[in-house]
Amino acid sequence: MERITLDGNWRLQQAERGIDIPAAIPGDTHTALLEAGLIPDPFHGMQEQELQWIGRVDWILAREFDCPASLLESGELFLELESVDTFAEVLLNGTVIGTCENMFVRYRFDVSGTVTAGTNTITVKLSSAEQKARELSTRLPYPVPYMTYPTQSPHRNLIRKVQCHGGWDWGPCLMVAGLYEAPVLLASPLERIEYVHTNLTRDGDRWLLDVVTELQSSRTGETTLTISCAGVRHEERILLQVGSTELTRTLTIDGVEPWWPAGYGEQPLYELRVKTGHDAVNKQVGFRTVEVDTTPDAHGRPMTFRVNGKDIFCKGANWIPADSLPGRIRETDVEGLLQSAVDANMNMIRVWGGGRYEPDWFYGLCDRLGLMVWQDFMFSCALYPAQEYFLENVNEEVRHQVKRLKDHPSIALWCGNNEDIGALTWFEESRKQRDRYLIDYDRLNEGIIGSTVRELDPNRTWWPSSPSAGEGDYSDNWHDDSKGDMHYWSVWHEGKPFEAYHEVTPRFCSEFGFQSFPSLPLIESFCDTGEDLNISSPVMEHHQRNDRGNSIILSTFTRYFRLPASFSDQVYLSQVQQALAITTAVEYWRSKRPLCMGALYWQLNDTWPAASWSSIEYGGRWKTLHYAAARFFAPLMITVREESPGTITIYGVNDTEAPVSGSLQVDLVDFDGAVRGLLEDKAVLEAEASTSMEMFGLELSEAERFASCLRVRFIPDGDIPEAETTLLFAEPKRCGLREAAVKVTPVTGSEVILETDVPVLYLWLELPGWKGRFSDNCFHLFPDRPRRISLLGDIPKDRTALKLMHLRH
Ligand code: BMA
Repeated sequence: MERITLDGNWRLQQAERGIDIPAAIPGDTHTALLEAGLIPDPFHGMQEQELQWIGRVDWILAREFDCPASLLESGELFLELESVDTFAEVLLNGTVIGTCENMFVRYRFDVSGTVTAGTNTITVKLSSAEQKARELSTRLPYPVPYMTYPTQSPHRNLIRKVQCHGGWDWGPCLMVAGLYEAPVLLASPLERIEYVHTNLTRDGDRWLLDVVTELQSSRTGETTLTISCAGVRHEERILLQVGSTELTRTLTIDGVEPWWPAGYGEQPLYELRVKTGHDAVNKQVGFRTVEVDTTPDAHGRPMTFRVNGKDIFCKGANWIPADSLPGRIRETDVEGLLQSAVDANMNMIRVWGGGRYEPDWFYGLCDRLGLMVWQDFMFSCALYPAQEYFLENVNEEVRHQVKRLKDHPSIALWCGNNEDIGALTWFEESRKQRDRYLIDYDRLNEGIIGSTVRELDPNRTWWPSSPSAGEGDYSDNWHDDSKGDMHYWSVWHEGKPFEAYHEVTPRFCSEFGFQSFPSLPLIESFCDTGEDLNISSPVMEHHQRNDRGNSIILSTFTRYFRLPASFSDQVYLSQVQQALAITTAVEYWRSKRPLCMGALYWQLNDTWPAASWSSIEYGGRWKTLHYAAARFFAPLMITVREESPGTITIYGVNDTEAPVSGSLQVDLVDFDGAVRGLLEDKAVLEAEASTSMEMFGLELSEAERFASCLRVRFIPDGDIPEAETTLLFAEPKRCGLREAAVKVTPVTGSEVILETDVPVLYLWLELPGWKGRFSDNCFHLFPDRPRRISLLGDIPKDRTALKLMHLRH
């Protein structure tokens, strides 16, 4: 098949405003306007507010392109459009060739006879999605409510567009429009391949790969179909019907290496090639089984991912779109974020339902990195219509997305939506008329999405919603830790203390989070003057979308810490307490393995610079939480708790396949620097298990509780890195931390040694202006254990500028 990709320079036009500017495609309205200097940066100050008009007017994207006569001679011509945001009328040389109304559907319009040899014009008329949503709302038989946010676009749930474009509790309202994949002109003399997708099953030592090839042709004819993968080849002559021809051929494959999640083995990928006389599709596949065990047990119903027969504790975070402006999303930046997930010992991410189905290359990266993907369908925090036109529209979307994505070995589960069962209880309308809205919910979720997934991808788990107690259970599962996946928000949204994480043992926690501010340099990038550098300045409040967000951050300061005086200390401490919150949860839940088998915190990344629950701020810099994640998600982890006053328990978690022996060392470290050895013992951490290592009594006077901490180390035999954790006997605000003299000694070009005279807690290293990251950060430093820290990434020019912050600096 011949193709012309229509990427590059287009024009963006808006007649009433006299706008006619260059626009890069793939790209969006806002990015083009910004690059043309017509609008200010929407992320700066409160400028987002002045830019709401962009989403309320119609736009035109257009360009000319040359079509060689040879292409016209090669047969039928089609124009393929994918990721069109959202309502568009598409014209070629002034003739309407089709309309788009769902940014998650792929459109292929017949343009034979419309394209001419020489210069052609393609015009995409984009109607305001916000106006369309308003119009649709007037035609509803009854209201369909949605969660509201400080700056938002109404009725976003009525249109098939990225839901968080209309504002979220961490993101701006920027109703972008545009083309996020370049349109492609396709020419074929006879058949074209619509889809290739596979079903994989294991048969003893062999794999059976059912390859489904969907062909389209406007004439009958004959062609040769060739399928090859992992050294196996199938070839046959086939007859083409008018319209669609679907063929399923099974390849029996052996001798391939299995695909494993990160931390469990390699990620070998094999090329699948499907070729016909005039078209070809290549895909990467991986060989593995993945199932989710939900067999009822004594505690309720587990949710255990099993890959190649092995139970995996899923460690990770929730993924939201990489930028509020889609035109700015670059594969290299996304790769950096996903690599950071793996560097923090994650093996799963959840592509959350308020964002987008990511492009193919995103899942390709996950395949290569060994990141399992929990894939939501794009419905979130709202009720949705169940009228025929909407269901048909979603049906097309789901069919397209499942066929597009299902061959990725990384995709571990399909999930219907985010929190839409919960949403049934959020609105007065649905509380009063639950039956009506529940039926609508079910029509869409089970009737369309679930049934399509079961039909097209029977070997993968269909999970109705997140959170959910499982199939056929319509309870919201927010507060039930006995079955399914849980969203545990009692600590953030309900104001419970961090200790409340110990009151639940979710079978799988797919959301829990705590907010922090982004780094000072990032805050300075969106503030104009020093006056703005105050938590309750209008600019800082604008960059906080959760109503009670800043007051929760502040009240948590006073709950655990001494109130920081300066703005930079508040920023630092907000990140420390976020890391402390999530560490408290994950260490406990991992120690409850196999009752709990997954922890995905909310959220990995940000779409703009703001206060949020993310562990990586906008731009890719690691917050304190991300460094903590690398420790609390490490394959070997130890955790210590004071179970009841004076009773200490230590658990060791080993996610690896072999038991690990080593020595356990417990010290009482006084804040004046004295180290008292309490216990030294040989210990074995059982394979793929949590081991109860010690339980002992520790009598301490009240003064001692405020003057010391318990340091626990597990030093494995052999080359395995050691695990360390610390228990404070009181909230940090009560601890008698001393003034410390921390010494930094540069060793090689990219390493420093840190030493201290007294213990320092949450030591944070910062090198202004440097874009790299440290091998570890925000850890406790003890006088008897200097630390060697590497600077990863570009070698900084000046290490003497290294700034240190800790709880008493
Ligand atoms: C969850 C998510 C998001 C939200 C987050 C923080 O419920 O699914 O919708 O941003 O909580 O409130």
